[in-house]
Amino acid sequence: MSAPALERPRADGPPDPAALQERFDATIAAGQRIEPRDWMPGGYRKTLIRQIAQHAHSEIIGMQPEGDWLLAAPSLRRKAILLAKVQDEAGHGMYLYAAAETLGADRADLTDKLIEGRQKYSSIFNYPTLNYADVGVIGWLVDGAAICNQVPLCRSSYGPYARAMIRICKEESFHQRQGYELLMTMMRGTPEQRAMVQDAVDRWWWPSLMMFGPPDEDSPNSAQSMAWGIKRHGNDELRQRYVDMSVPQAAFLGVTLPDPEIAWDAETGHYRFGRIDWAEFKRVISGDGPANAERIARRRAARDDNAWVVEAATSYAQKQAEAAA
Ligand code: BYC
Repeated sequence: MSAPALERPRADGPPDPAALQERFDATIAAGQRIEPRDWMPGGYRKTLIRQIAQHAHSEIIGMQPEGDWLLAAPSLRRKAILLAKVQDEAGHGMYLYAAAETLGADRADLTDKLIEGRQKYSSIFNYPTLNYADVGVIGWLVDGAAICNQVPLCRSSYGPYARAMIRICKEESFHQRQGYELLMTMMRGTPEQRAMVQDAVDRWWWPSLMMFGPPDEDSPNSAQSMAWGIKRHGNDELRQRYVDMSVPQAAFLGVTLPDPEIAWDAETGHYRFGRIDWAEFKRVISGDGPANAERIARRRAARDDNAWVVEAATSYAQKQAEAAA
């Protein structure tokens, strides 16, 4: 539902800033949506651009680890599935850049900021994919974590972001299932295939827990983002939800999660888990992960090598607009 109509401007001038803030606060308190033309505080706009841009960058950079296996998929069926998935990620990036544009951001500028290291993307995509089981584990764990984090974003207070997330989440569900199905197939295969799956789980489990962001007490943005209804839950709550969901899935698959401290806690009704290496997380998000340099170099090459396409399309659009005028 969109925000209630703004009060008419006073006859003698623009709307009163206090009235605008009051209307914004009332819209958020009523659980209604803020739309692009509604007034919003500068901090709300800035936070949304930061989060949506980081999210869009994650989808685009996230094409690389799996894209690396497109030419080495073990069968035509697996190749068709992987191709569709990687293309979906490109689409997610596009919806999200479009949502950021409704806030006044410029897409080319956001890409420059990503390449120059002035905007982040998800830590998870700075780890390499070493064998085909990694494709399955990305689908199961990475897309699984993404679903836990993103389903609540379908109720985010900013309309274009929330609406983009609905389609994205539907596609992420397919991604998770194809990953789990690939892993089930491998687990029913040879001992070598089972070992590949276990190895991939060992490498991706801890980084997948880091996708949810720092613990709430070290998360500078969470409290304000939750008050604004951009985020609906804290990082720790969503991380716990993900652990609770993944432990039985791992048991059904027949793999061991690489954390001896995982145990059911009947008192809390949740699984306990071990300490996350936050020093590693900080290293990876500050640019020093195993694949950061490679990811950014490839994104930079894609921007530079394809600059002529952007120039041609821009010039064509300009000529069309001139002809229409
Ligand atoms: N990696 O105050 P906090 C996908 C940053 S792609 C890197 O808690 P916030 C897929 C954080 O941005 C899905 N940076 O922040 C694609 C902030 O940065 P600033 C990706 C991280 O925003 C292809 C600082 O640390 N999902 O599914 O309240 C193939 C402090 O953190 C990370 C999204 O983007 C991280 N893991 O909460 C397969 C979801 N965590 O202020 C799959 C949308 C934190 O220094 N985003 N930071 O610029 C969100 O939900 C929130 O932004 C976060 C962080 C929960 C991630």
